[in-house]
Amino acid sequence: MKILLVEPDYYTKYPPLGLMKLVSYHRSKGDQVKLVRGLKTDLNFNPDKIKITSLFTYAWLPVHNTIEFYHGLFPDAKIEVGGIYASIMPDRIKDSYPFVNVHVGLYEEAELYSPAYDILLDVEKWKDWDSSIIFTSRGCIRNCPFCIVPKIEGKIRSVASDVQNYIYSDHKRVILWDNNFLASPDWKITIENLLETGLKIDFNQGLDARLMDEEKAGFLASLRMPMLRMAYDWIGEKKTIVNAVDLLEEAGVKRRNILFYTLYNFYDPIQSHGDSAEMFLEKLKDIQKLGCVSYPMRFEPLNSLKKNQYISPMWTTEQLEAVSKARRVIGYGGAFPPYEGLIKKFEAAKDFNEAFRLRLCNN
Ligand code: B12
Ligand code: SF4
Repeated sequence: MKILLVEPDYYTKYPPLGLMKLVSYHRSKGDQVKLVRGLKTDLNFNPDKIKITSLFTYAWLPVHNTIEFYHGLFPDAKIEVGGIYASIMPDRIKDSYPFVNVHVGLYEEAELYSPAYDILLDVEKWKDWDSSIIFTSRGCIRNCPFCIVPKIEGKIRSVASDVQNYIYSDHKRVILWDNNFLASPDWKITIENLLETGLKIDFNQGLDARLMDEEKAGFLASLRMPMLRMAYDWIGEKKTIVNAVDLLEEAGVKRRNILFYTLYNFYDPIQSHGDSAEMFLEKLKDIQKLGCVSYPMRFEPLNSLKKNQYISPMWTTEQLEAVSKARRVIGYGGAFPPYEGLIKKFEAAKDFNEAFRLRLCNN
């Protein structure tokens, strides 16, 4: 079989992990494979099957363009689409393209294969990629209303605690995409294995502050981790946040190296509940007081077809714009580090509008 694997040309900083696992799986079956990004005509490859991945729902258009383009180029090849958008909105693809087979969820047969990093050398955008991306666990113990993970991946389970077997020989960094690493039954053995590699570790998806305790903080502090990420979703989580930071500091992690994804613009219509702009400001101030970095995270609905369109009933367009402007103008890399000037500015403001009223250049 000849299998063409395609990553649509949407914006992303990471290579297509799902397809790279599929490459290894197909190679193990003796299939011939080719991986491309975007719409390519000079392929010199006549596929029997075309496998297309997808990412954010709001990045649906490049996926549809990719289906149309390759169906036009190879009308006899079978097309299958998988990944996040395909798993969240399968009918949207099936309805537009009845000839496409849509795969929902993980592809269990390929899950345990090491991603074929070597194939990235053939893809211009990824030829210098130098980090190993690993899910050491899948699923989650929670059911946050703004997250699709429990629906796509189900309950938490460890899938690759032997991390060293998933690290590509020349790579200098390990990126973990576990949804809730500390809830994994194998978190301890995984950290021990990570420690042995001596490599830089990035828990990219954030660690669950509610699960932090002395033992976990100690293990985490032993790793080479330039930034430790957690989330501060609800104002009601204040005590948990303070406790987690204290435990990490006692274990030796610098407060300045702790970043909180700080959710805003979320509203749960079922619970009639969501943090207002004033509550968001309070969360920022809490994080600053702790000496940590906050990274505002604008809520995006799970069925979003266009980014940054949704406005929570607790927020106004102006307030949302003020946050994104402040991140560019007074923030650093989109985040608010605990700079003295910033702390004073937010502390002195009587409310959200004053805190986020920006001084214009010509004032
Ligand atoms: C890593 C990650 C990120 C990374 C970026 C990822 C990237 N590739 O560029 C970062 C940290 C930057 C990020 C940011 C955000 N993220 Co994010 N992220 C993820 C995460 C953990 C993995 C996504 C990924 O790249 N997977 C690669 C895949 C597809 O590989 P895989 O899962 O191993 O693939 C398997 C299957 O999907 C399947 N498969 C895949 N392709 C194919 C193809 C075929 C043919 C077949 C058969 C099978 C198949 O087989 C594979 C093996 O089992 C998911 C959660 C999750 N656990 O999936 C959230 C997730 C995608 N993020 C989400 C969100 C909301 C965001 C943000 C918008 C949050 C915010 N408000 O700021 C931002 C947006 C950033 C931006 N650039 O605009 C949502 C998406 C919801 C949506 N509507 O699309 C998710 C689902 C989490 C959630 N909250 O529910 N994210
Ligand atoms: S803890 Fe994280 S992965 Fe788990 S449901 Fe909540 S947002 Fe999703």
